[in-house]
Amino acid sequence: MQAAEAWGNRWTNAVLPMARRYMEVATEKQSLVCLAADKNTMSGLFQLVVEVGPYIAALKTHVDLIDDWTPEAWVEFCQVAKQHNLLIFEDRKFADIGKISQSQMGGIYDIRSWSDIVTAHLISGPDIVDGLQSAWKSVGREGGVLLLAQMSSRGNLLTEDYSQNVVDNGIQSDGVLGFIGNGSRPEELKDLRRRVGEQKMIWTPGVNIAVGDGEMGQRYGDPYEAITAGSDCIIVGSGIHRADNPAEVAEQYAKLSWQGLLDR
Ligand code: 5BU
Repeated sequence: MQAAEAWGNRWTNAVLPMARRYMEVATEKQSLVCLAADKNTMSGLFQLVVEVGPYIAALKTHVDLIDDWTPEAWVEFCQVAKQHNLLIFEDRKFADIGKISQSQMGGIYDIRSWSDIVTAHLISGPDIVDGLQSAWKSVGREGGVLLLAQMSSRGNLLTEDYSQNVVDNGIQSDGVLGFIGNGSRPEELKDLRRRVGEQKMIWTPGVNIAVGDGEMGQRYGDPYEAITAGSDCIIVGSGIHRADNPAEVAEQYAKLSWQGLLDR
């Protein structure tokens, strides 16, 4: 199946090259799964990506939680991810003013030189998107920003009004790949999809086959339901990396997500 056929409106309406790249990879792998690779060691990360790489479309990182991080090991890790045809998504949740966010794409981690996607809050205003985009441009690369329109954690302060402002602003911005939605609540997600329309992506953390409450306020919803409610990518962490057999479980998430897309 071709990406255009599988994705319909989302494909036709896509503006950002990164959106189509994701849809192509997801179609090729028949997986709308982004693995949240929350491992604290480089060896743990390498092992995980090699095991699970064939069943996922994107790899979400938190580059600042790794105990033995080195630039050399990271370059190698990104190469392994690329060999598995994975988009690399640094969940940095940038929030500062435009020019500082731009600089924070550099620094010791140099996120601009290896990330395809990053997350940002819109709390400081719309210039953050320009700051992040100009950082990618400064190293001759392209990327996409996911704005936090919702969060999966209980008691978060992203009110409906705030969320609506993020959506109104983000849908008009070319540098925005889409939005983070709350994968744990299909009803909220349907509402978000209605407000976002058919062009931009919605990616959703807070997804696990075992639905319900997680650790420290995390909440989980069903992977298939998240996709049919309007999510374009389920972000799954512990559901996969804490499983006894991560590869087997990742394949299961991939199948559910792909079926969700076809049914939708
Ligand atoms: P989990 O193990 O599936 O709960 O991991 C979820 C991941 O998604 C983790 O890396 C979080 O940083 C990330 N996340 C989230 O859980 N909820 C949110 O609203 C956002 C990100 Br934004």
